[in-house]
Amino acid sequence: QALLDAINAGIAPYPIPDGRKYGYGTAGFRMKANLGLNHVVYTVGLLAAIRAKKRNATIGIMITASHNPAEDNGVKLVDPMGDMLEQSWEGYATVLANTSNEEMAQAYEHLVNETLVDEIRQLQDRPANIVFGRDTRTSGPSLIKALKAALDAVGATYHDYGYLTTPQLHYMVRCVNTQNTPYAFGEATEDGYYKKMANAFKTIMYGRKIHGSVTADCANGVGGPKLQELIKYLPTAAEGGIDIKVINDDVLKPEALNFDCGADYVKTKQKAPPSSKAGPNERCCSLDGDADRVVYYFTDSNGVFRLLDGDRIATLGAVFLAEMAEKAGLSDKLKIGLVQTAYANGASTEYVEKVLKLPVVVTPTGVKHLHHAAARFDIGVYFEANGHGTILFSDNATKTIRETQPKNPGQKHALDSLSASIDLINQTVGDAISDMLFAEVVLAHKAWTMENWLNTYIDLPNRLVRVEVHDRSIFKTEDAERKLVSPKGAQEEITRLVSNYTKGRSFARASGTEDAVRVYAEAYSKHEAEALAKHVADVVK
Ligand code: 16G
Ligand code: ZN
Repeated sequence: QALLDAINAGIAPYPIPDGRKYGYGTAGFRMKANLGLNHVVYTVGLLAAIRAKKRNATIGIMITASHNPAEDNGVKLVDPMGDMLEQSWEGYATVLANTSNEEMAQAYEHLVNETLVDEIRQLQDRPANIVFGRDTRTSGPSLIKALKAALDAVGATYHDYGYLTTPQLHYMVRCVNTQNTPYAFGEATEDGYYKKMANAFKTIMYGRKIHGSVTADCANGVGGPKLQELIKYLPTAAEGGIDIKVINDDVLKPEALNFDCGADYVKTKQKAPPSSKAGPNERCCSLDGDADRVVYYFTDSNGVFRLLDGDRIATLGAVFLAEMAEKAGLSDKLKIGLVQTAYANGASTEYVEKVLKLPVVVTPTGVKHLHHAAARFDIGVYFEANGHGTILFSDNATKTIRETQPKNPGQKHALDSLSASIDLINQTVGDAISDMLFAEVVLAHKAWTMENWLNTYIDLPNRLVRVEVHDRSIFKTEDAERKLVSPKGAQEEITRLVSNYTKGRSFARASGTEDAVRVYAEAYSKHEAEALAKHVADVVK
């Protein structure tokens, strides 16, 4: 009873504003911070404690709203290996978030009984340990206060990391949970994170040189100060390292976050942030507000803006890893594959399958789907076109790479590069900073300019449109969102339209984050892609 009283007392300051409904979506809860998010965060604290007992491990909580405007915020849970909360628990999170203060203690008890049903006594007595971090939004501190109130109420122990990027928090969770095991991931400190990455970078860069500089736009988010910190650990250009020009790293002006800058701006507007001073052919990249997404771009000699999105980073990584695996003599032992969503440009899929001769798997949108599919390969490269992505190495791959004895210097070099890649890449989740360093390394290794990278294949012209509909829930898909099963007859109509276009491809799906349906179309020419998108949009309207 003391516990239940504590829960009730703790949540008292955080009622649900009238009529609010919350949902644990693709990337956790996300909304305007002043619409009762502290209530939601409190319930996430309760759920995290139960989850920690259930898994007998440390659970992570990240407070961020990624690329959303400055007044938004959000919260998501991170499972023990640094992956996203198991899907079957998303429903519990939603139920608890929508529970009124009066019923909270009861709901908590009910959830404990339901989820810790196995050996309820032992599980209840287990300690619950939680780690958490947040981005730079001004609503952060008050949300952390609500979170701590929940953790205190249920007697959980916790560590507050303060500011972290989302992928840094994922990294910490995995480090804490693998300490003193054969799978130790690293030291669970920021210093440990930077050292691991910098050491891997130095190994993989041995004998190679990065040409020119890279301008990194940090969306005025938490990635800015963290990237500045990492730079202190990296060799400078003069030392054979890297020249990173950090821009949009102002975290003191809250309203600047994600405003006219960042990965989402660049990807949606198809242009460089106005603040960028980069000249023609200079390498640029943009992170998002919590640094888990990155896209590259440059302005070519004719002044045309060129985007190298997640598809391009994926193919770049695959080219490199396949080549290293071959040089290491491990092509037959390591099954390398790519995971994309339906949004991946058709030309990238064709390039991977026909030129690189690697398998491609397509999954529904959302990092967790891609992540799970990638885990089925020895080396699984996954990226969404919007820049979310990473590369996973299976235990078998890690073991094979680390235990193979090289027979000549070439093979040793390849094995060392693969081994360093395992450490350079943040395998828990897409990490803009780590992905950027990896892309830089691969470009250096291949001595590729941005033009070279762009010319590996030619993107099919495409068009994405957002369609307002009366009720998006009637739009149901199959085949990794590529076909509509409902409303009836719509897919037949789309298939018929697509058949009229050379290299035509199109699909419609309900957004998981906005009240709208998205239509994607690609075809041989820009004109055709636009016409196809328009016609398909008319079908779903
Ligand atoms: C979320 C997803 C992102 C996906 C996007 C799709 C995570 C961490 N984030 O932001 O991967 O691309 O939703 O949005 O999974 P949509 O459903 O509105 O098209
Ligand atoms: Zn993000």
